[in-house]
Order: sequence, then structure tokens, then C-alpha cells
Amino acid sequence: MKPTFNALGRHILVEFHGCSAEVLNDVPRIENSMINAAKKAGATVISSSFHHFSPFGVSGVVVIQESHLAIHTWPEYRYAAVDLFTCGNTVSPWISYELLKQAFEAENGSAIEINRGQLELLERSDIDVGELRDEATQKLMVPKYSRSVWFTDRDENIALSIRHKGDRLFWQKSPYQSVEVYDTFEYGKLLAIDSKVMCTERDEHGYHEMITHIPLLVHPEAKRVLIIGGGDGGTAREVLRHPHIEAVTLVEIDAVVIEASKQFLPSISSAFDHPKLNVIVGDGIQYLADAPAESFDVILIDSSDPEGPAVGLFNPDFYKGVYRCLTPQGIMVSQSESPRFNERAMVGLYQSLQKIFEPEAVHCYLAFIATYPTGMWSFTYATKGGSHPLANLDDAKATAFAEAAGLQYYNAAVHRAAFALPTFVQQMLKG
Ligand code: SPD
Repeated sequence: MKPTFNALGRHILVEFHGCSAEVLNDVPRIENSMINAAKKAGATVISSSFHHFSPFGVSGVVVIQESHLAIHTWPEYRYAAVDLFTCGNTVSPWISYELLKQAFEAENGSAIEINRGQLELLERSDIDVGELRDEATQKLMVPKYSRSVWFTDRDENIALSIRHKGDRLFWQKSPYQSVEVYDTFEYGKLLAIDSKVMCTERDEHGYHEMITHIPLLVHPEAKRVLIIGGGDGGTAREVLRHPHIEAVTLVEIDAVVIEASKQFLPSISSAFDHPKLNVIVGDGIQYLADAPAESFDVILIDSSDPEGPAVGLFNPDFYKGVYRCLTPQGIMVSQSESPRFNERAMVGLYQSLQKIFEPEAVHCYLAFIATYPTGMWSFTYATKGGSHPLANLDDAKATAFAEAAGLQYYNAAVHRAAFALPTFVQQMLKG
């Protein structure tokens, strides 16, 4: 059918009401829907750029050879504002309209169409633009499809965004949380829980080496290790590098985290079949409550952030159980969030542990984790029998271990330096 408009372009301004709030907050889903809507309408997609807004909403644009499709969403109002702007008569923007209405599960859609560059108001020049194009410009004109889609880990005030390849490799809502895997450009595969980065292939080493080797190179003779959380397997992999360890128990509440990691993060989950590793899918809090006293030499709390199922892993009662289950020379380390991203959790845990262990038996240390918001991450170390994390370190042994194991972050100097806290962190911990 011949187009009825007599203009250079068609601009359709769309209002979608009563949409699914969940869909409107989902960056990859919106990007995929917009690209699909552009393609099905007959457009040639050149690039896309989509970001998450804090605390809610997505903003993005799909550039097409025939102009663009743009969107901004307000999930809290179940509302999306969409612009469909197409030039020429080869694209049918109303097809995009219908597809997006379905994709966003909109109860109502309305739109107005404006003709842009009405021909009766324009005067065509004689210049043949084609003659003005040199060879280099012509090469640039060949459309090359590129996507700019971002995963964002944020709270109300701070966010970290990482660009990924656009598709979500894994997404499952378990009974506890939402588990996702993305393929990022700079950090390899990324595992996220409830939209927070848990680990990435490229910089997981800092976190997993520091939560593990600090206590294991200080404890005189650890044999039995308990990991609470750690469903990606990275901490277990590091623990099992120590040949004197006889048994490792890993208690992860969410089987979906283990499955996603086994499927998409093989370098991190590589120890799951190790004969010394006993994996229990269950509640770590209950497990510890039922465990015999003095049953572990080292306990590592490799939790997600204190939301959802991990809230209890920041509770003082849980750490009373940790204390009870440690052997007399036992050491525990817990991931304790970022001084800037979650000061309350970090300081709260430190102060609770000082009450449960002796005040001088508790030490905070830091590591640089580029893919966690602010990049500065803390761990809290507590010892039952007085093993000081620096006085009890044998540097030569730590160096030999780190070299033989081919570690990427931990070494004896980093071990010592990690306990040197910036003044503002010292002040936070003093309360
Ligand atoms: N905000 C990120 C906190 C994640 C801490 N645990 C990560 C699990 C990696 N094994």
C-alpha cells in the first residue's frame, strides 16, 4: 500500500499505560523488544544504547538507518514514553507500536503521528549529495550494528555500570532471589543476584583469594573448613588449593546459584566435583545451629549482600553460632561490604564480632574489587584463639604458596597491606 503521508519522516509519540512494572525495569528485555520492534517494522538496526536509571526505569535508543526508536520508562507508574521516528516509506512504525504494546504488557496505548519535514513546505536544492561523499565517508555509511547495553549495580546514591553484550545468558527467579548471568566486554561472564554483581570471571580472584588465603595462611593447621554461601564455587576452589585441608563443607541456600555457575562460570565453579568438597543445598543459619561445637577450624561467610536470604548472615545471633562451631584456634572471615556502599553493614558486623569474640580478636581488611560498587571491599576477620592476622603470618610460606598456586591477587605483601586501613575507615569502625 502506498504511504499516505507527504513528508520526509513520520514521528509517532507513544504513551503506554498500565504496563508490567517488572518489564519496564528490565534493561535487556526492553532493548531486545525495541530491536525486535525495529526489525519487524522493516528497519535496519545500526546501534542501540540502553541504561538503567536509579532507582527505577530504563532509558534507551535504537538507531536505525531510517532514524531512531527511543524510550524512557517509569516502572513505578507502569508508564513508558516511546518515540518512533522513521524516515522514508520503507518502515512501518505502527508495527513497532503494536509489538511494543504487547512486549510491555500495556493495558492502554495511545499515540499521535506527526509528519516531519512536510514536503510542501520544503524546497529541494540541486546539490547532488552523492557527489560530495569521499571514499572514507562512504565506508562509514555502511551500517554496522553495535549495541551498548549496561548492567547497573546500585543503591539510592551510588551505582556501578558494566557494559555487556546485550543478551542475558541465564535468568531464573529462584524461591529466594533473581539469578542472572551476562557476558560483559571487560570482565567476562558476570553473575548477578537481585541485580547486584556477585562475581565476574576476570576479577573474581581478588575477592576469592582474599576471603580464603588470609585466614588459611594464618591458621597454624586448619583441616576442616566451612563455607556458608559461596554458591559460585570460587571460595571452595581457593580453599582446596591448600593440600593440608581434609574436608570442606559448603552450605548454599540456593541451588540455582550453583547451577548457573556450573553452566556459565566453569573457571570459578571448577572445584564442585572435588572429592574433599561436600556441597549442601540448605540454610547456612540452620546448618550452623545444628552443627556440633568446635567442628570447624576455619569458617568463611561468603554471602551476598544483606538483603533477602543473606540478611541473617549479618545478624549477631548467627555469629554466636560461628563462635561456638570454631575449634579453639579457629578463625572466621566474613565478607563485610563496602565502607562507602554499605557502611552500616560493615560497622555493624565489626562491632557485633567484637562483642562475641574479644575486641582485639577482630580485624577489618580491604581488597580492591573493581566490579563491586566503589571498588573498595571489606572483610572482617575474627579469631577465637588469638591468631593475629599479621603476627602469625609466615611471609616466606605465604610467598611460596602464592607462587606455587599461581594466585593473581594475594601475596604476602598484599596480605599485610590489606590490614592498613584508611583513616576514614578506622574512624568508622571506632563508631
Ligand atoms: N555486592 C557484592 C557482594 C558479594 C559478596 N559475595 C560474592 C560472592 C562471590 N563468591
